[in-house]
Amino acid sequence: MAAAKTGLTGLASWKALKSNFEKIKDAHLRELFASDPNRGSRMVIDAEGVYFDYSKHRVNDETLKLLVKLAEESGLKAKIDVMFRGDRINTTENRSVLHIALRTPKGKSIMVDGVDVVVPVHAVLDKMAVFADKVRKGLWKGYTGKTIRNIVNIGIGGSDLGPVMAYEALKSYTMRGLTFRFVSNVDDTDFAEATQDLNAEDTLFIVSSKTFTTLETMTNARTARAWVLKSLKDQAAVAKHFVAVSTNTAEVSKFGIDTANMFEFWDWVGGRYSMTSAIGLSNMIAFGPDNFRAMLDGFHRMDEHFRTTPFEKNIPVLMGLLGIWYINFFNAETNAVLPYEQYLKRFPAYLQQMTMESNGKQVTMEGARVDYQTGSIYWGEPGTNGQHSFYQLIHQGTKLIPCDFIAFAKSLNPTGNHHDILLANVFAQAEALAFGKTAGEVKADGAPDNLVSHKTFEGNKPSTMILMDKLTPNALGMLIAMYEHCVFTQAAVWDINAFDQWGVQLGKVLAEKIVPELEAKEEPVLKHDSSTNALIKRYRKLK
Ligand code: G6Q
Repeated sequence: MAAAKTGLTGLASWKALKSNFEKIKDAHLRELFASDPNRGSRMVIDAEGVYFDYSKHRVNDETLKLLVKLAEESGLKAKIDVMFRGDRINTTENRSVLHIALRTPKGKSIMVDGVDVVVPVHAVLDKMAVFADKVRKGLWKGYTGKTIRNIVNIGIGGSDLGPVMAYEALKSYTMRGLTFRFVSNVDDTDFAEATQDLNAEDTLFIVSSKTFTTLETMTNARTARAWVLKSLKDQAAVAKHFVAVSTNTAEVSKFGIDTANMFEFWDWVGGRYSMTSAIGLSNMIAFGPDNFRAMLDGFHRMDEHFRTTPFEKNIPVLMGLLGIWYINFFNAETNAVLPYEQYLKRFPAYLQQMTMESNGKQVTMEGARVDYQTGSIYWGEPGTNGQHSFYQLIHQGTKLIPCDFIAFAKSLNPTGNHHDILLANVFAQAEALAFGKTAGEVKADGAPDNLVSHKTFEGNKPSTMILMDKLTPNALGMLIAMYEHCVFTQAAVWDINAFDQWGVQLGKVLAEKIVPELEAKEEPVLKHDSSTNALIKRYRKLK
């Protein structure tokens, strides 16, 4: 593979950042705060209802200026404009990248190949709303005339993670009389557990698949069809109990789903960026068309903030640049996402796909091997649970792990003083990580000499605090779009394609080859490596 032409590492801003890093790498946040009493109120962006505090990062004003310069030298502004304009920036798949069109208000237009894509976007949203209302009002009946009460989304990856996350995030806005389940894994347990207490008569399956050929989803969809037919015993029942979300009309119809009950989207919507398309149908049924549209408005608000705000005041741009600062200069390998909001329990899992499938790339847009690190490993759990488990390593381990804390000023279930305790904890964690506790302070507390080093907190652990008013559909949309554009910013600087995912292909192809070897009646001739051959033989013997 050709080596990169070091476009990035040759930039003036990159070189200047290297010198800045040498100067600042040992500076402690304690000193940075002591030398600037206004740091905590100065290094903040207060925009669109988001209070974004980046003061607890290991940067000085010079670092920030240089990071912004890095974005400029990388052509970020032009790249943003080109994405919003609908150019085919996903060059390896020759596709436009227009998830931003999915939340563009009616009346605005985005032209792709002479077609205004905002028009069909709203036509599908309207069709989804009619259907969602029907189900919510109990007007969608099953084959035997029973009202649908259970909705099962079948999909995987981008056709699952967004809907699951948003369902959990906005649970308090959902219609509690309806049951929602999500089946993704090809592991038969997933389907079995999701349906074990359901009746086919009042259950509706939404088969969500952009391609309608994905092995896991189609295997689960066929199992669901057999499950329905086992109790309803008439092929005609399929039309009442299955709808599809897809770009592939031919396959939907082949499956037996009435294409009148197919909700369309387009090849310019990437899987992991598709939750604001018809892929969100289960969400729209769960929390209603109005809340779904409020969520889209939140996305759009952040899209506009990203598109129009100067970089130094631009939340996703700064987020992305700070990530680059730690990954490429401090050699940090991971980024923790720590929502202090129980409803966001699936948010880190959702972000893992968005960030890692997007920016886990080793070649530049031109196909040359990069000579710098790319995508960070994202992980996390809701607070305060994480505090009683892995936070120890963040506080006192040997690794540098920048943290994103996410919190809301208001609880959706106010009870006693729970929320004050929750927020006290998130503020305290960020404070403890940044400032630590010196050996002197530990001694002054009366710790015996042999425990002083154990009880010392070095501090200087960076974090961002994202504080919003309340977890509403609008706030959720803004939060997700913030991360989408953070990913975009990083990809723009690293000069990688955030919108393809060739890395998931090889395993898929090999699995398809192995399936018949596991199922063959006769002992197959195996031509894998000796380990894979032995595993296949052992499985055949055990099964
Ligand atoms: C996401 C990926 C991937 C995709 C799934 C499901 O960006 O492309 O996670 O969403 O493989 O694909 P289908 O929707 O085509 O079933």
